[in-house]
Amino acid sequence: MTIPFTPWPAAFAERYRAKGYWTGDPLTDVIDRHQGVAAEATAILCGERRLRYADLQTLSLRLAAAFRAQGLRPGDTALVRLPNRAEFYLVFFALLRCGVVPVNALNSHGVYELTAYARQIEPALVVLSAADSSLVALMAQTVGAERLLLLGAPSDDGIGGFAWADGDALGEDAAGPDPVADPSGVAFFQLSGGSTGTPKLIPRTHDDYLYSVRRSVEICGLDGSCRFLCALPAPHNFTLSSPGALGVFHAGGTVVMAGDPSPATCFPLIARHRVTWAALVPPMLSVWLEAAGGGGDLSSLEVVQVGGAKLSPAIAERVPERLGCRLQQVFGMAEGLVNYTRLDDDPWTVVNTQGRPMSPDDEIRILDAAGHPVPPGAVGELWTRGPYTFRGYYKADAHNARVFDAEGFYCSGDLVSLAPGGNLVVCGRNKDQINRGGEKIDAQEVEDLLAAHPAVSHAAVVAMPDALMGERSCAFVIATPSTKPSELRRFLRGQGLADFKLPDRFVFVSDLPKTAVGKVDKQTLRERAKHQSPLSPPGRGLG
Ligand code: OOB
Repeated sequence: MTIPFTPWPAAFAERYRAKGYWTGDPLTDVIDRHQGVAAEATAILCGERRLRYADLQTLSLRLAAAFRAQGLRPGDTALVRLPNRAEFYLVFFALLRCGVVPVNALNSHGVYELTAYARQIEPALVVLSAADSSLVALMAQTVGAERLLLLGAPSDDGIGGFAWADGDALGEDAAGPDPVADPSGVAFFQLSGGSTGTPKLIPRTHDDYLYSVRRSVEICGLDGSCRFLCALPAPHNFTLSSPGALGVFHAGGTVVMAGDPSPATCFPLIARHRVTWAALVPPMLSVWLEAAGGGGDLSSLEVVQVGGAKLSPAIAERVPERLGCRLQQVFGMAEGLVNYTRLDDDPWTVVNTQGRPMSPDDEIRILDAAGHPVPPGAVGELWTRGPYTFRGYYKADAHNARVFDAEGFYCSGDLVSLAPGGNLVVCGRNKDQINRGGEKIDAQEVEDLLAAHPAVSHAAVVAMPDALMGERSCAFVIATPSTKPSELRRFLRGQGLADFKLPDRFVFVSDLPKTAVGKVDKQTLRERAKHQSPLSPPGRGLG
């Protein structure tokens, strides 16, 4: 069985192969290419544990054998939600070895998101942290304990921390791994930020993803001396592949796992392990810049990458002086296209632009509302296609028809302009989404859940500007008079919605403004939201 997906047309696939982008190698190649002496190098530092490439290979093979012994077969799917620990990669590579296609949910996702993903992929396996007991209990009801693998406390033996939820020990199928059937097929699903009410899944193939990893490594000049701090959620496209942990593995470097991106957690890790690279979202960069004067040896840092949301030039400018390293801006999307400022770009470009596409075969169009190219320098909507940009969301024909044109260009929903040198500047967004410090909130998803509350008749969620986060979320709600924000928050939490999606601010109104065609006028609401003072909830964006 294989996972259905929209393939690239044959002529494109041929071209991408002929140019050497698609090599036909499986994604596990990023670890398996290190053999002999190279396999002795440190791949992961996680707490007090050190995993060499040899360990990563052996342990992921053993876990794959356990999956096969449990009856998992190529074309099955898995739903994984793990914290930033070495085991995240063990599970990922083990599943790839079995041809089992995972959705790697964020650790901040709740039972609502997990159930929505499970509904789409009907997983044969769910992997959770044993510590998340209420989530474990709920998912055991949904998928059955025999399909639930739990990660407990770290163990020296690497996979000893795993156990089946029904109490069975991990078995081992001695047959050895099947070779990956077809590297042009789906390796795993990435997660879309979403703007349609249902979380969408992005099929990524071995060929396309491995190319994006290799090309990122090339652009960033990574080699075996790289020590990368994985502080944002490990499954996110930025941390996984831009160049992220997979890029660092490919280059033979070391990934240092951090439980969260705060200076309190990260600065000691940077000093202890002589970290050279880190990837951050803008709010975290601001917090790092503030904390940098207060002690902690950051002298090993060479590059800090910032992406996921717009970085203001005023903050970008402070990086070299405060952190003593270079800045790289990264404007990417889980759907594919990733833009980088280059390490040898002039300071103006690095501070003021979000970089340019990584592949010579990334095709970019900046179009006005009528679908015509805008004049150079003007703002338009970014459309793209290329060797690592997907051709369709999973099982979403109607939505795909709206966001792809007849030539296979994908509409990112981002408003950009073209700066000198082919660099892009992100100017805004044309999608019903809030970008809360890099964490994407699908407005409709939250609106639908709010509308399910008996006291609520209508809700509209929009972004409101915020000095630290860039944006926070504001819900305009028509509800019965005594309704309280705390009650609505509790209600959303009760549905298992991720915390970062809970509106930062509720505004109760008697009516919502409408456009000429009768839709809620979000532009007017955004203007109104600008004048609301935000509460200050916890959390500082992605992570
Ligand atoms: C990354 O991926 P996603 O899928 O979480 O979000 C993609 C969206 C983009 O369409 C854009 O709206 C926004 O996030 N975005 C940025 C940005 N990077 C992403 N907006 C302004 N400036 C930036 N530098 O966020 C992602 C994936 C790979 C690498 C980096 C980020």
